[in-house]
Amino acid sequence: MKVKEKQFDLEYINKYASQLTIGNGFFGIRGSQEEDYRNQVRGMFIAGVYNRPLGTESAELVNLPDVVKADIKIDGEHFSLESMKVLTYERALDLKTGELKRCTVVEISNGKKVQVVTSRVADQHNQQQVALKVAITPLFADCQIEIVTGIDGQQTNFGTQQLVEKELRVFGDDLLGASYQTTESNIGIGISARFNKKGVFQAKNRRITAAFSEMVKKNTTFTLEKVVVLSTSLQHEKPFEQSVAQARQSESYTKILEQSKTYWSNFWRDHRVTIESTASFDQFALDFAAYHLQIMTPRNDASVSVGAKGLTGEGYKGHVFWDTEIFILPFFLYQFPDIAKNLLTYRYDRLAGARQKARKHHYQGALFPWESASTGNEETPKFAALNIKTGTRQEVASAAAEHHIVADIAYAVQEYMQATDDQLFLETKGKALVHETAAFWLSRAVKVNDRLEIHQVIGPDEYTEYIDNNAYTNYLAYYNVSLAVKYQVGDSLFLKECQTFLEQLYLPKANEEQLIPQDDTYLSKPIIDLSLYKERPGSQSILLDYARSEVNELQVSKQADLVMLLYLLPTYFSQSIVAKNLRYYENKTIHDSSLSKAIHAIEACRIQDSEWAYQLFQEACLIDLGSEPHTSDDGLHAASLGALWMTVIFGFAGIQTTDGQLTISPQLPENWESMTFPFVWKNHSLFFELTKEQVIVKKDSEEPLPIFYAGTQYQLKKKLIFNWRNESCVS
Ligand code: IFM
Repeated sequence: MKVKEKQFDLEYINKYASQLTIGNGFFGIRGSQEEDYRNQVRGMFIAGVYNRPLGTESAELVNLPDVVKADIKIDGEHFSLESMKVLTYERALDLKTGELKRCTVVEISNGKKVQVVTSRVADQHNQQQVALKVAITPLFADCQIEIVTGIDGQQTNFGTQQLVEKELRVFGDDLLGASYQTTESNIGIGISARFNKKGVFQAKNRRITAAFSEMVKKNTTFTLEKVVVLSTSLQHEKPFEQSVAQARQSESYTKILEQSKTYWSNFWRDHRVTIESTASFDQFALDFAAYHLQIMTPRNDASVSVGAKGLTGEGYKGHVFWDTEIFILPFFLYQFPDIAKNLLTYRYDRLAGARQKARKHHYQGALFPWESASTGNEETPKFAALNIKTGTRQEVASAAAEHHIVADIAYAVQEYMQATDDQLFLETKGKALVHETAAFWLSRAVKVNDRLEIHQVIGPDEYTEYIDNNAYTNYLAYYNVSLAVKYQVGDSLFLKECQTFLEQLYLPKANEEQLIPQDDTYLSKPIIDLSLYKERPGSQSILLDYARSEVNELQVSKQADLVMLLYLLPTYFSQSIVAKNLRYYENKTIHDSSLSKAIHAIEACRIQDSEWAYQLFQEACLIDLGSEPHTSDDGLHAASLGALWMTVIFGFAGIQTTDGQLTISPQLPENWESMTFPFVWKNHSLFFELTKEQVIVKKDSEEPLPIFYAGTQYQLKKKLIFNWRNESCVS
């Protein structure tokens, strides 16, 4: 269970930095090398620490002062994997322990050989702490070792300075600290570092450092340990003082590592999806996804959510999209329902901003921002990258028209309710979310002759802008309003309006070829050969050949759109409609968004094309783990990691939870012998074991729980065994 980097290559330095992130839901620290390299982007992020730099319209997740950097000199020569002769090299993130460790032997210019081992681990017990270690062993001759490390306030978000330095201090001879404040959001940040040795301190140019120097005998090891404590005014009144006080009592590297090992061993024991298969990469990709989902998501804090890159990089400025409710939340809902509740509470607490956005655009109810940060206001940048030839900027239309996020949030509320029956949440937050979102759709629809239509939207497919009656949006809006009726939210007049909306809203139906139009005009647009672009998914290479406005006029989808609808509302469409539309739209979809392939894979399972599903799943695994350089430089694709888990559970295991009924209908890939996974459903912890012959479901209590298999309802007490071949069941 290791994510390994076998050789050092500058081309991959930032991709590995994302992959090798350590963290604990409170903070994330990119897996950057300790020493500096050209173009290396370091990164340390604390969930919820956003700032809106002067002159910009969107808040950014602040890239905090660096604590990882260590300048190492051996006999006066700078340690560098570029300039030194590297004899051995391996860097690995051990998912079993949470430790990132690099082990290398280098030969310096005077011929001496030295082993340099650096490691770091996030504290899983005290989430404010991270432990770092540098251990240097001269192999055949004594060496002079010097290390300079500390807290580096020169760190920026791609050049944008987010922090004012308030205080730099040293305490005794083994502790230093720095205090900062974000320039606009006024969040106080305290960072302290305590060493296991006495250092010589210096503060200069927004850096505070400790220097350590020692003549080290051959075959003995010089070990420097550093424990860093991170504190913010979001949690503590005096973050600097709190970080210093805690650093004074910090534990050793070994203790923090032990705690991390215990945490991860419990996590894997209770939450691992296991696959017995000839393809070990499948298991690895799932472990990778689970590890990252776990460290990017706040464990017990409803004031923050998960950005599109988690805490692994600066991409998308740390903003929260529909990715969270639709792609990330399921992993938690069916394993840690309280975390799913927190993610929904984050939206509930931002209803004011959503209402304000709705009013600004003359709608009722709540129009959630397409991109969200801390305030609940719209954070989507107005413009995308500058076209340096024309000097013009392409406007980002999502904030103005990608309104499906409203229904996506309501959908997630219902997913939560079905899985938990949490009446307290429903009464205190769920109903308000359903009411306000439904009210938005009532005001968003327009009357055309005798029916209601939804115009000028962008569906999930962001290559098709400002279209009318996007099927995904219309159906999800319908579902959203039907929830308002189900839960009887609002007064009788509102409920009457909801009924009328449900009766009159136009829901695009399948045409004579069984195709549901993605929107009013999609199917009448020209079709082009996409094979070249489909070979490089995620690269948006079509935009090198066509202007965006031209792509808009073609049957080209960036990502799952109509297929996304089939996935979210499975009972609305027959198997033959799913089959027909999946094949049609897959052919028109480039998968230029990472949110796409896995959804197609799930739908391929539903039409029992497990070979195709498996191929799509494997391709989805490569989104962050493929061999192309630079694809994840600015962070991992959080939604795609969530979607890998979803593919295995909702696709291959065939779990469905629609209408509050738990159904299983597995579809294991040819080369998977078996799989097991935990699943929390209606406050019961279930455990599934799937083989080619049977499905075994276990639970702890005797209390009967309905579960559907092959169209029949069974009562699960402690154990049920379904036999695939003859569709029989034994309990
Ligand atoms: O939310 C997605 C969107 O669907 C496609 N572009 C990237 C966003 C963030 O992942």
